[in-house]
Amino acid sequence: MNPLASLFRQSPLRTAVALAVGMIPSLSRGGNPLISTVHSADPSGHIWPGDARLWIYASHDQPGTNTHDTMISYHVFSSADLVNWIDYGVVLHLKDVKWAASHMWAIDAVRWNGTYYLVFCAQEKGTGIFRTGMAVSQQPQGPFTDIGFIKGVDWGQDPALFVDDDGQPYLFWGCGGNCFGVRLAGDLMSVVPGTTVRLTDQLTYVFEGPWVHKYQGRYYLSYPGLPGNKWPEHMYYATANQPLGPYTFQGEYLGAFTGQAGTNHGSILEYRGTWYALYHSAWLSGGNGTCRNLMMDELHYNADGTIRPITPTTSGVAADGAMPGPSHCILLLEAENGEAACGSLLGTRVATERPGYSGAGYVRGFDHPNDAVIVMAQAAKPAPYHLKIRYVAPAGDQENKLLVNYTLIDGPRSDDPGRYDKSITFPKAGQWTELDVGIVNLKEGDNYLKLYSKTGGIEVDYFKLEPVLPAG
Ligand code: FUB
Repeated sequence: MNPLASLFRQSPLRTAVALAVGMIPSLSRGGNPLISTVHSADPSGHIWPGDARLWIYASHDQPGTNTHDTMISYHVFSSADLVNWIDYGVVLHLKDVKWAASHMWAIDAVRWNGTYYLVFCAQEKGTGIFRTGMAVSQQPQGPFTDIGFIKGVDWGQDPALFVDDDGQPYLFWGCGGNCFGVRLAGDLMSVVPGTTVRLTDQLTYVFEGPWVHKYQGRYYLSYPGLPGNKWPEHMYYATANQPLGPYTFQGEYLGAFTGQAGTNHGSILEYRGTWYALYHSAWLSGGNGTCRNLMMDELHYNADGTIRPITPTTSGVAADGAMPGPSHCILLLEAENGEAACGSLLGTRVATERPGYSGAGYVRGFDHPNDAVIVMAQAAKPAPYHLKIRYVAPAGDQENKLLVNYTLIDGPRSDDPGRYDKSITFPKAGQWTELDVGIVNLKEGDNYLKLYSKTGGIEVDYFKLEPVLPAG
């Protein structure tokens, strides 16, 4: 790693440089930032077979920590129109990755033999080396289960997995001014020996974060780079006739911009006939490079296949006749996800017998006082949310109790208005029904919602949190 660049990664100077690039745009409610409800970065966009939605896999900035070293979780978002988004909450957390110590940085995802793989990086316990981790789920929205790291890849920061038209998977990664590519074996957990290529010298200014896509038969490797070793990062690309190169440098497609985070990182993809660039900014946090938010803009090619440089827009994007912006993101927390999504099931259990649930099941077994389900909601800023809970209560009205950010075991009360402690009557319902619970206030960072049994008699599918829009 270049020592100057490495020092600067952790420095407040990085943010200062981003701010010096220009004034932060006013936060009019446009389509960008694409997701304003949670700080997320390093977006990797995908469209899965048989699914009309665009999926984004992103890292998560822990607010208030002022460093990237505290990044410990990932989020998944989906949308069918690029305006209305769902955030599925935390889909993988450091506490559930047994080999990892810290630094859950950039990620990617792939669907392989019907299973969804989250391809991420983290520093290994004991060695501090960046490893490329793998976690799996049967659903694109996770949650994901750690299955270890890819053998044969050292310093595998910022992984991107590209599957060519012939089905051959390739892994690219970039770390501290270097970039590599390799063929992966069919298990995705090991490399094909002798195929690792150091691409650094073919990629002017490369620093980290490669992404490979294919356009009109050519391979495009895009990446964040440091022109003259100076922050902030600009986005560049190079093209090749083979996935592992040799690559020819083509130029910049996204330069330094007003309100940039210092870092940049993204992906390029086609969705319903239009090409898009995903990247991140510090628009929402007013230039704090460690509280970033996702951005999305259209990307256009010239007739010769070169990319026309992008200017970040506040209006953003939309698909299929929807009007661009303001984008809207709701948080959907499936009750059954339990520990894997930073929640828990206390005396309750996951069930699948009653049809019509969303996700992978629902929670039943609220048989005793204090049997509970806990879900975790991450928020970028303190804000009111409209809470809805999907449930059944076949035997009649049921009274249960909801705590939000209140001590999660019964204890002394607090006058903190941000805390919430309420008995809720769930009206008799033989079918899945959404109960409008009303407004709850989420704080910046991690929030816990605990629904626990007083009279039992309910089954719970999900918790849905919709941001309360400002009047007008
Ligand atoms: O988000 C943490 C790190 O910052 C990523 O891994 C880099 O690509 C940069 O965006």
